[in-house]
Amino acid sequence: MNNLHWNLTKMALVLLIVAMCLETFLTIAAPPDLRITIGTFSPHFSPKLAKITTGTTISWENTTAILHSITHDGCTTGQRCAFDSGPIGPNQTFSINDLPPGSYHYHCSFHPIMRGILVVLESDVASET
Ligand SMILES: [Cu+2]
Repeated sequence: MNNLHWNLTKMALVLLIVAMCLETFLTIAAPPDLRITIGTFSPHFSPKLAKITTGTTISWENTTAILHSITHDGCTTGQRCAFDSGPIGPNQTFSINDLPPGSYHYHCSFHPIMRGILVVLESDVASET
């Protein structure tokens, strides 16, 4: 009985270690997603300042009842336009996963008072290559 208990404990430990290794591997392979909520009230984008690493999928979810957009400031200032979602309807989501490193100020083209900042950092994996 004692022996069986010991074996079960060892098996549980092995499983735990395997799970931890797997988790580390999966974290490196696919960075966790970041979700930003589009809301009616200030700060409108939550979080308003978001930092991600390259390769992370970032999505904006419209939780309001009206149209919004996720528009890079460059699109309206005549500079390089990094992203522009176009109209995002209620309960719709807009996602990006291929932004190069940089600092991106963005706004809603329907309500320019809605402003957010997205910072994309080089991921550890990318900097090793
Ligand atoms: Cu808006």
